[in-house]
Amino acid sequence: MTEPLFDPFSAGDIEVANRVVMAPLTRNRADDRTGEVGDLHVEYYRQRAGAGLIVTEASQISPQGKGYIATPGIHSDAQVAAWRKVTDAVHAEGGKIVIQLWHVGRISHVDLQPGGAAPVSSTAQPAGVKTFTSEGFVETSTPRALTEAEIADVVADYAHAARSAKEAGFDGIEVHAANGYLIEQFLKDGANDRSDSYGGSVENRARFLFEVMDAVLGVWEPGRVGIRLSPFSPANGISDSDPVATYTPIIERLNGMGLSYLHMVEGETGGARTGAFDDLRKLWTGAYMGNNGYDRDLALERAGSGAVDLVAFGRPFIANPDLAERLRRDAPLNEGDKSTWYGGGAEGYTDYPVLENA
Ligand code: 8OZ
Repeated sequence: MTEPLFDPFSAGDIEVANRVVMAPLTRNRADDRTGEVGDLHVEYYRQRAGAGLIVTEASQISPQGKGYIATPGIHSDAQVAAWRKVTDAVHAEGGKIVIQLWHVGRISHVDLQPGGAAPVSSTAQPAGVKTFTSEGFVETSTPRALTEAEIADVVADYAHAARSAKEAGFDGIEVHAANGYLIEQFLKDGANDRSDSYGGSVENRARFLFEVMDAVLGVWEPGRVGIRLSPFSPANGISDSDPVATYTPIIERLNGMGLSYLHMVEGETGGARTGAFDDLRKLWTGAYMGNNGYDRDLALERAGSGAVDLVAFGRPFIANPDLAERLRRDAPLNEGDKSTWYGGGAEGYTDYPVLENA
């Protein structure tokens, strides 16, 4: 019996061997000083190349875009060279890999910022949440609101990161517009308190997002650019008074761009699958990637009915490098060790077993 979940698919211009996607997972094992990935990352991603598509861990587009210890960047020549080893390894195994472009905005700390400066955002209001630095969990720092001229500089940083991703050999990019980071700090009215052309109406709040999209689409064919949204998620201390009203015109405008896929966090990130995400999903005319709390049954059901084209699995991919094969065979899954999710070395990273006689 064949199941769509295990069949090939074209996500825009990205041809995938199956619909099981490795979701972006922050693992904090890059070089904290240089933002380079290393040999461990090459092995970690190589092991997971049986996914139809890998979305890398979120990677900062600039030094200012960093918000946690030991996350990788995609802006320096050395970072590009380091990522090239990862893309080569995944491609040698027949996999596909896109990099998630990230600017954390106010979800950062002065200790992580160039020159110890305040993080930047749409607003000067702090998020009231925690991040992790070399000191452990700390309150995020009070941000400073970007000026219009500085917004243009951040947009240029996205274009530079998009070019860097191309040089590093990725199959495409995913714009991280979810989970309370900089783009959402503009989109959602619980954070955006601006009175200039980037605040107020939905059109204004979405101005930054669409400037970012135009910038990266100047570098990549649209069929190789995905976007991640989380309209209903309160992750990182954010809210919107009417997510359906906010995201309806955004999704309608994204429809016209011919993107590779829409990656939707269905509900609260890492939590309840609540909110009218299926109403927004119905507006979307391109390839659709569902994410959040999927298990095998839900993935088979929603891929089988056409509710989703692709399913992104996060936590299960930590402990099951061969997750796609395990799901195909309905094999048992390894349990992950939460204490090694963020930071550390090979333990809990590259040492999970694969099935015998795969
Ligand atoms: C967990 C820890 C740190 C960052 C996200 C990039 O929520 C993240 C993230 C997740 O999108």
